[in-house]
Amino acid sequence: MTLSELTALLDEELARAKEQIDKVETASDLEEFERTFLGKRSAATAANQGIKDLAPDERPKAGQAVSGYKAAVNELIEARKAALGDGAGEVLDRLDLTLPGRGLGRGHLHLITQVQQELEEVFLGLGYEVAEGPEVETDFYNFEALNMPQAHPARSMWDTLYVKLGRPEEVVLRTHTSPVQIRVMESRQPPVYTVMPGRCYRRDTLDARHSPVFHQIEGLVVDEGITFGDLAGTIDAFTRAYFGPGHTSRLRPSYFPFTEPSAEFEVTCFVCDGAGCSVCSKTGWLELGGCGMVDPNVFRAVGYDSERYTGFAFGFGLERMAMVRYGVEHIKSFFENDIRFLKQF
Ligand code: FA5
Repeated sequence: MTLSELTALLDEELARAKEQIDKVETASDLEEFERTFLGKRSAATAANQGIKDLAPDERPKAGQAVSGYKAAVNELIEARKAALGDGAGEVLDRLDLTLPGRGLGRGHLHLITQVQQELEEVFLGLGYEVAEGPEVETDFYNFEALNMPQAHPARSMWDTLYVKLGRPEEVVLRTHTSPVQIRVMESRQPPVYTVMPGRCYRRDTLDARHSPVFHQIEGLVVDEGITFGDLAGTIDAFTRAYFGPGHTSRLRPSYFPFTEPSAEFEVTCFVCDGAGCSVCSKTGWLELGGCGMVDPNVFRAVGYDSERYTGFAFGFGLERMAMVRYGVEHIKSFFENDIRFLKQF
């Protein structure tokens, strides 16, 4: 190849490159273009290899021609890259950026947490304080101080889950929030106006109204001259504040070892409106919790003067409250984590 053949070849090739650069649309087109005009089999490589066959005085000119060609082709490549936005052409081919973005959406508190907070607000409005206690409890707080000594038959009212700690059956997962009553009374003298929300555990089989893990809110009032009328009035005020005037509630005689007299607090079934259905076991009423006047033996266990003070206590199930208020037919809906259910509240 003579010097003029070499320069003519490079001129032709550069002209071809200038023609083709406009057809380059994507990053892979660009790679292909670079291979064609600067790669191993390109005119530039052939010209480079031909330089050594030229007369020595022609070689510098041939070298300049090759590097001039390469610089011109590289300039074309850089200009096109800039026009395409640094390889974005490849991405543009695959992504339709005209679609609106998918928002992440904001989460919110779980319904049971909302119910708990709302109930706390209702009771704070009635002048109560809020207290909490441990979920892993000793037999003393869960049973004994609540007027249920070892082997007391009433212990079987709660199917208890035991923790392998200490002496056998000494440590339990609390079966109710009532042990927090004892902890609050141990920590202070009356007057006491306190609610104690929290998680409880029982060896209960899952059905529409029962779950092995559930929540309660406990209430405790201790003062001079507190009567059963105060308890009934408090429950009535609370029912109306929380469920609205459309719900009827009633107290039914019952038994708890730590209260005397004791009662069960029920509201009309939200599913059948009192007619009787499977959710309320055909009674027309749904039990929300237990209550009663604090037994003097409990006051004795915490060192309160039972001649001077009287008091009442109650413990309501939060899931039951949410079921009644929002018409939820199965307790498992609260624990299944089905976002379609949770999003409604
Ligand atoms: C008690 O737990 C007593 N500690 C309540 C009490 C407190 C009485 C203070 C007197 C004075 P009971 O076992 O009935 O009582 O439970 C109270 C409420 O907790 C029930 O009415 C129900 O609403 C809820 N509950 C009980 N077991 C479950 C369960 N497995 N799943 C969901 N909710 C439950």
